[in-house]
Formats: sequence, structure tokens, C-alpha cells
Amino acid sequence: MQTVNAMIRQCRIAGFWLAILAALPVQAGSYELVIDEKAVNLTGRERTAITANGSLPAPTLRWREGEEVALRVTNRLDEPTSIHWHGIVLPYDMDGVPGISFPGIPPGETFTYRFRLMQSGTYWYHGHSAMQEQLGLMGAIIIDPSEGETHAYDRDYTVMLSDWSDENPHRVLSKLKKQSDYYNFQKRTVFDFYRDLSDKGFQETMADRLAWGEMRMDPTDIADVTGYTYTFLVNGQNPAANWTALFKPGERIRLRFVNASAMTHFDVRIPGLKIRVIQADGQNVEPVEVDEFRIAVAETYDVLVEPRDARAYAIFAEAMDRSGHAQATLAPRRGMRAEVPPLRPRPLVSLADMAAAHGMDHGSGAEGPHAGMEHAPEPPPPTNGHEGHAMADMDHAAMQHQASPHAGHEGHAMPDHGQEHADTAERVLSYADLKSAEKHEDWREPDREIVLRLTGTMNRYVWSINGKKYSEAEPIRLKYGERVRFTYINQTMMNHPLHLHGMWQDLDTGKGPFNPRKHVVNVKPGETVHVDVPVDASGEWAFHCHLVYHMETGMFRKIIVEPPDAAAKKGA
Ligand SMILES: [Cu+2]
Repeated sequence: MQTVNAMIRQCRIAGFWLAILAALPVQAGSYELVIDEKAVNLTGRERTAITANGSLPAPTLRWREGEEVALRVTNRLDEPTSIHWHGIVLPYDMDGVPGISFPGIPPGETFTYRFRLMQSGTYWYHGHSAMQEQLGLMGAIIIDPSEGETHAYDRDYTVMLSDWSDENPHRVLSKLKKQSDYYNFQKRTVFDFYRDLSDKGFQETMADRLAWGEMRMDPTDIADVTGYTYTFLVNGQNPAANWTALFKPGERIRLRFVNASAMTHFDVRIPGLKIRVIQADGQNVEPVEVDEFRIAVAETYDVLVEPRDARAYAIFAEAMDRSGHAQATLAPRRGMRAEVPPLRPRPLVSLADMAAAHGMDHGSGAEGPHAGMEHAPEPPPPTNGHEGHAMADMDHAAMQHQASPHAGHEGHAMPDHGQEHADTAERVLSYADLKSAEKHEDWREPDREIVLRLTGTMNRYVWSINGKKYSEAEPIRLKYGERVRFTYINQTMMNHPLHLHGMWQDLDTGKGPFNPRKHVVNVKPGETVHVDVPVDASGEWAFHCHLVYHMETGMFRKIIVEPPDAAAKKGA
């Protein structure tokens, strides 16, 4: 029975009925996407968005593992466009990055993407030309597994989060270039200064202010672009529109969260419900039960919830900097609305956090690829609870963000979102919780390490890697078949969600062959993170921070993977 249903579903997807049955399991689905402009009103003012088939977000594509897809993408804009299939393993010339994978799609022309799906799970697609993604060009991809779902559920909804601005993205960027904290209206006030004086005393307060000033940074500078210009959307709808997912009490609901924002990390809660995380970036993980999770730009998380009461529940996604929120509703009937929790106080990055983060930096691999990983991933012990209390003893050299390894503080390299707001939620998902549900067959020690320092100059709003922006940098060269450890050292005070095209990043959470496999790895301010990349795809690939304005200003690299027989081919 199960098999017949599955086959019927496959046929519906393919758009054929019985004719295709003979061809199973190989099938070919043809899809048409027409990229165009369209007037939208998300804030009370009419603006122009970029849409696919007239919809914002673009249509959800539902595929099946093993399927060969052909997508005809037609450009009706008066500028070039492109679609990148985010997280999908495919031949590099189908990856959709202009200037790397292919030339882009000129106005009036059609490009056909073709590839076979060798994976399942929740992914998404988005424009990779200029800043079209910020203007609405993104959609979800759901690939059903060929061998059936691991987890049973009664309903299945996609929850695509995004950030919409009425301002043109080029204007946003030019404002940031003139003044990097243009959108940061949550700066500390003179009242905060006097409160700090009474809490911390004169010396500590002044030292704190001076140190931040030297860095040309501000502890409230959590996000470059904020709710001042952004309206946060769920499936293209603002909070007032109350996008609703229906359920019957007792049902088990799968929610596929996709963060399709240009710049916004979200903290997601559904007050009154436990959230069971079952997939990260389309990959099955050992289920983890949490009250809240942070979703970085371009990540996906699949979760299960089981609402038992016939009432409305809020799906509440707070922008990480607390400058606004996206919101949807889980309810037994349309028109219901849950009580929405207030935004929590904005977080501050403390200098002590930054110092602790630098303590995590155990250098450029001199200690071997797994240095520091044997230790339990525990946060530094709490001090007396006063932020910045370590200031008097602070090593200011560390704050200059030199590459100085601090011995003796190993083992804190685990990305641990939970620490930042552990006091306001019972259980917050951290990367350290992620464990692959399947053992990776090809797991082995890395052959070599490449250290990538995430750098930036806030006063000119230039973001870079190892101090160089894309236009100044040589490509990173890898060899097919090798396993490379990338060590990301974040020397800035911004989060950077790093996206590698075409290959997986096995995030080192200390679980060896069960390390979670991700297409985006978020690196927090001051943090060092290790990922191992099985180099199993030849060609030229993009690697970049997925914050659009960071990518645009230089935090981007081309990665060239030499095929195994490159030498032979050159000779032929
Ligand atoms: Cu991407």
C-alpha cells in the first residue's frame, strides 16, 4: 500500500500518470521558472520584488531522491539573473553562480538546469546575481527520500523566514559603506553609561568604552542591518498577515524551517510546545528536544511538534538582535492567533565574551587537526556575573585580533548558541547537540588543514578572508579525493554563516564519524570552528559568507577542485 501511494506521489510530481511507471525508479521532472518583477505591498508601501512564476517567495519545489530534474529558468528582467540550488550536490556547471559555474542568464533568455538528486531533505534555492535574493528571489526545495521517511508525521509545513526592506539593497549597502552602524539604533545611551558607572565603577566602565572605541565597534552591534529597515516574513507574509498552519490536536506536525534572509539570524520558539529537531541542513540528526533554536542565514532545520490542545500556538522567530520578529500561527482553525511573547532585551557582546572567544583560538593547526577536541565542550566558568568584569586584566593585544593562539584554553571551540540566552529559555539547541543519525562511511583524519581567518574593516564596511577581499584573492585549490580540514577563525564581532557550494562541511562537534554534515556553518564572533570537507566534486565552486552584504563586499572565495586525472587530461 505504502509503495503504491509513493508511486502515485512520484507520478504526480513528474506530471505524468501511468506512462511513467515503467520508467521507475528513474524519472524526469520538468519544471519552469519565470523570473520577473512584480509590485508587492509588505509594509503599507508598494515596492517592486523579484519573483519566480509571480510568487514571493518562489514556489516550493517538491522532488524525490533519485529523480532527474530539468528546470527551464527564463529571465524576464532587464538585468542578468541566476538560480543557485542551495545545498544540492550537483555538477558544478549546474550550480548557478555567475562568473564561477556559468555565465548567468541574460535578459530574455532561458537556461536549463539538469541534475539527478542524490539526497533528500529540506533545502532551498535563491538568486545568486547582484542582490536579487534580498528582493525576494528565493524558494524552498523538499526532496522526499527514496526509502521512506525516518519519522512519522501527520502534516508537513514549510516555514520560510526572510527579511524584507522597502529600501533598494544597493542603497542599503551604500549607507553601510558610509556608516557601518547606520541601522544600529539600539546603541547604548548616556543612561547606560551612568548605570555602568554605578554597577562596574569608573575604571572598568571607562576601560570598557575605550576598548570598544579602539575596535571601532559597539557591543550592541549584533546585526549590520536591523528591524529599522526590515520587516520579517514567514512564507512571504508579515506578522500582521498571520500565516497559519492548521492541525488537529494530537497530530504530529513537521515544520521545515528555512532561513532565506539576506542578513538576519532568528531565535525560534513555539511557546507551550517542545521542539524536536530531526534534521539540520537536510541531513538526519539524532533527535534533540529543545525549547528554542537559533537558525543562521541559509540554514534549514526540520522539527516535529505535537500540539495537544485545541488552541493557537505562536511560531515566534525573534531577530537575533531583537530589533523585530517574524511570526506565524499553529492553530486548529483559521483566524486564531496566539498570545505573542514580547521581544526579549537586546543582547550585548561583552569584552569578556570576546576575550573568552579568543581563548578558544588554539592556533593554526600546529597541535594537529583534532587539538582541543578531546575536551568536553563546556563554556568558561561563570565569573561574578558582571559583564566585562575581566577588563582590568584584559590583554588588549588579544583585542587587536592578531592571530595569537592562547594556550591552555582549549576545548571551547564548540559553536554554542545556547550560552547567549540560556537564562531566558529552558533548553536552547547548540551545534554541540548535533549528531548525524548515520555514520559517515568515508570518515577519516583530514589530509591537511587550511586556516581561514574571517576579517573585516567596519569603518569602510569591507568584509574579507585572511585580510583580502574576493577581488584581491587567489582561488583556494583542492585536489579531488583529499579530505581537507578548514579552520575558521572569526576575528570580527559579527556572526558569519559560511556556505560551501558543491561539497559538505562535516562540522566537528567531537562526534567523529557522526559529526553533522552541513552546507552552512555559522561562526560566532571571536570563535574558532573546524569543519572537514570531503573533496568529492570536481570543478569550480563558490565559498562565501551568506550574509548578502558581507558576500558583496568581499567575504567570498572561488574554490577550484582539480579532477583526479587533471595531469593526464592536460597531457592528452
Ligand atoms: Cu548559497
